[in-house]
Amino acid sequence: MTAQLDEKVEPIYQEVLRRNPGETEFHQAVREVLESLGPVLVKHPEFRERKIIERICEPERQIIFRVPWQDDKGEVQINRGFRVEFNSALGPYKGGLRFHPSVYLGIIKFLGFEQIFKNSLTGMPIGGGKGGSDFDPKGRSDDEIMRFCQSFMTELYRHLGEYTDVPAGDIGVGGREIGYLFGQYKRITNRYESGVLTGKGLDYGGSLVRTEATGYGATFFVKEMLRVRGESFEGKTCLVSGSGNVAIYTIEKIHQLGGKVVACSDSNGVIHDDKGIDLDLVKQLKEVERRRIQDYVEFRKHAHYLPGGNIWDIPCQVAMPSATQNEINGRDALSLVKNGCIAVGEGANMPTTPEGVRIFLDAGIAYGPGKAANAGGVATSALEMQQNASRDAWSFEYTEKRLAEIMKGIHDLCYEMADEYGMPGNYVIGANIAGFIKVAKAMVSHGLI
Ligand code: NDP
Ligand code: 2IT
Repeated sequence: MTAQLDEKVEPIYQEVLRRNPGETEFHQAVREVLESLGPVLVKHPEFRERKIIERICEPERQIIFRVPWQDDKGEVQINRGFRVEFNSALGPYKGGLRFHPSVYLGIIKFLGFEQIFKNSLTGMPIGGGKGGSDFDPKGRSDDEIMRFCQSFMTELYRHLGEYTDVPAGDIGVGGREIGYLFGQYKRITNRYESGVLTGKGLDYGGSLVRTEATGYGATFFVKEMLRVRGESFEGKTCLVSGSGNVAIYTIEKIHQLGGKVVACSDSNGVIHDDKGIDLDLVKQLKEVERRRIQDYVEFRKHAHYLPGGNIWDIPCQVAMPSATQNEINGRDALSLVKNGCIAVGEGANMPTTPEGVRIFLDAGIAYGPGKAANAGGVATSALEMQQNASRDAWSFEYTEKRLAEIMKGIHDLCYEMADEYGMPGNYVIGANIAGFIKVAKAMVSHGLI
């Protein structure tokens, strides 16, 4: 079901497969970008001569380390930590940390690879990286989380720095974890280096709007895709998968823009509330009490909990996957299109399989790929770095306005690039080409390094 690779690009992809066996998510992310790049090599032969694509597919540095820690029973636990410093052509490595039992090198590399182009699209001076651990935070006490974060940072700190590598959150890593990581970094280095992590608390150098940024930004991106089609969120029925950081603030912004989100989920099941999701309740359950989403129906009796249910079978006009990779397959994509979905905006990273993407593109619906649509999180991280560097703190209104401008800028850049390359309305081509060209030009300027 995937598109053919250009003959100049196919051998590069084959080499990626050979050098990185078993890393299926990484292969998928690389292939998706490479499918867009054939025509770029025709316009820019220097990229081919300088082997820019080959170099971009090889991380600059990969760090894998042991993370030993003690649980509340005094038992020793061992996890594996990762940081893949993928590309620093545009700035210090920048990208989140994911704590989830499914994490292995192939996941971190797919995320780090996507991050290069996403960060480029933001127009901010940030390179691409990603990290994390196979640590499972579910059911762990606050003290266990703290001890794990301290041990993780005890190894990672030597690789970080505001001009070197600046992590943030991702799945399983939010404000609490960033606080423990920052505390340990400060303790080991004896430096109050605010710009070494983003997503910090507001009382010690964090930025207003960073918590909301990914979800708000993804919603702004969809708003723009709808606008060019003469549509808006007003009155639209929407689905948002997940119920974590990205999902919560996607729901919040959709509601502010007049849409109605009727379902959200976690890895156990789906909540369907056709009166509209009660976001205050979701925040209380997930952000404050750290409970499962199924508890929602204890408080909203008319709503339904579908254990193991498929959110994409619920009819909607706008779908915003905001949980994890490959959560929409070909069957799900067909179901969405058949039920009248006109726009998909990816809050999560690579949530749609290649078959699903093909179905959305063939159906001609507005499809905003993650590396463009969810770039508001990392863009606001870059705004946090700017505030830290100037020892300043901006207002919520000003920061949100900057975020909205950045998202409109990314939308327009992708839209115009797709036009320029003869694929109008194809945001996949637009995002991949626009993201790539900026990094490639910087790499040519820097010489063979
Ligand atoms: P959170 O940990 O806050 O929430 C993750 C949500 O997704 C939870 O509801 C979780 O359910 C669900 N989920 C996670 N893994 C799976 C899985 N394997 N199957 C089904 N559901 C799953 O993470 P975020 O909201 O921060 O991240 C969500 C997505 O957004 C990820 O793809 C992330 O890479 C991406 N993203 C995040 C950014 C950020 O700034 N945080 C920025 C850009 C993208 P459960 O509790 O059951 O695990
Ligand atoms: O996938 C992502 O862009 C993130 N998890 C946010 C990265 C960041 O550095 O803010």
